[in-house]
Amino acid sequence: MRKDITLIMIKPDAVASGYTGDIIKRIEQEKFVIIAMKKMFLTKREAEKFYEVHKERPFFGELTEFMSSGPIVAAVLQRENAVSHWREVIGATDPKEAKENTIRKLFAKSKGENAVHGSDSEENANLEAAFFFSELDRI
Ligand code: 3AN
Repeated sequence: MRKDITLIMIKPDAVASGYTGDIIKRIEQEKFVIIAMKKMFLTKREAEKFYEVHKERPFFGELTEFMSSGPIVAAVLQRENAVSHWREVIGATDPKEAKENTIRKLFAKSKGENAVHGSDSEENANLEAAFFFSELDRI
């Protein structure tokens, strides 16, 4: 069976609130293989580059300010249907709309401070994984 990847981030709100361990535990419970993982601090410029596709959206400034406000954890995860499975596990962008037991329902504060990121397509997963990790990091 083909194993896809997704790029995920544990965002500054969840790292600061001490949810990193709970989220990594959930990653393993969901049978993802952690291909690469690192804790880091994005600069505003780096956050702007990562979220470039959203640059015309009204929340772009707020989003990039928040994503560079504290450390994050970025990781490449692998399993069948990695992109869609991770998006099911994290739940809706707005935690108020997220289903019970999804990561955002459990840990997110708001639509902006929503605990985790997940790629929205296989194509973007590959681009986003390459943004954070070299090929050597992902062997
Ligand atoms: P998702 O992360 O669920 O794919 P998108 O692609 O709609 O959601 O939005 C990208 C990121 O922008 C979200 N993770 C969220 O943090 C942020 N965002 C989306 N909508 C808002 C909003 N109305 N206000 C602030 N931040 C937002």
